[in-house]
Amino acid sequence: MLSTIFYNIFYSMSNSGKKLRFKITVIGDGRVGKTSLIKKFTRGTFETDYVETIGAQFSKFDKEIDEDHVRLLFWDIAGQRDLDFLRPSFYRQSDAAIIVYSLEENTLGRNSFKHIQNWHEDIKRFCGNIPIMLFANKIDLIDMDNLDHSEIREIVNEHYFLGYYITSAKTGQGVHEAFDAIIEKLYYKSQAI
Ligand SMILES: Nc1nc2c(ncn2[C@@H]2O[C@H](COP(=O)(O)OP(=O)(O)OP(=O)(O)O)[C@@H](O)[C@H]2O)c(=O)[nH]1
Ligand SMILES: [Mg+2]
Repeated sequence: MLSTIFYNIFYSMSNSGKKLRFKITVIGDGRVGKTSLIKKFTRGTFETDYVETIGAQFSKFDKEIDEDHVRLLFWDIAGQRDLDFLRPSFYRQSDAAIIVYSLEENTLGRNSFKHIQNWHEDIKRFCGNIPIMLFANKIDLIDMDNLDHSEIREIVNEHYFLGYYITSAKTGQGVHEAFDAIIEKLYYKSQAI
């Protein structure tokens, strides 16, 4: 009896946290790995086959921070631009955004880097000045020693992004650190209000 009372007191204390919800929109060129990164973070899986995202799809992810329940809604937006007219409705009420580009040394990789500013303009236009993190993905495809951090830092500073993370949806390198950084940023920002 006494133990039940103690359990309930403890349980209600440990569940007294707030419930928070954040929408995080993930954008960037087609094939850079947006869907793969979200899958790796939320489910721990990776698939080599490419399945193009049509329009948008969203994934839920729950996390406890300081006894609060944080629900993340990741909006994974198609990078192919044929459904451009739909994009503004997907962006609506985003609390933060992740811009992904690919480090692979080919046209896809180089274009995805060049297009960071277009994606930024897009999100600014529909969401204003929300926090943005840059993910440089597919590090497993290049030699880490060839990575030019100054070039990435320059773009981060120029656009006032929160920062950047080097990731691989394939090996998992940097994936949890990168997502946790933006989630914690949103969480602590909401606590400061
Ligand atoms: N080697 C390697 N391949 C990756 C990585 N991330 C994604 N891929 C592969 O790249 C391809 C495209 O990945 P997706 O996650 O579908 O790309 P996306 O950005 O969602 O593309 P869209 O839906 O068209 O916008 C797939 O074949 C993935 O397996 C990575 O970090 N390393
Ligand atoms: Mg996709």
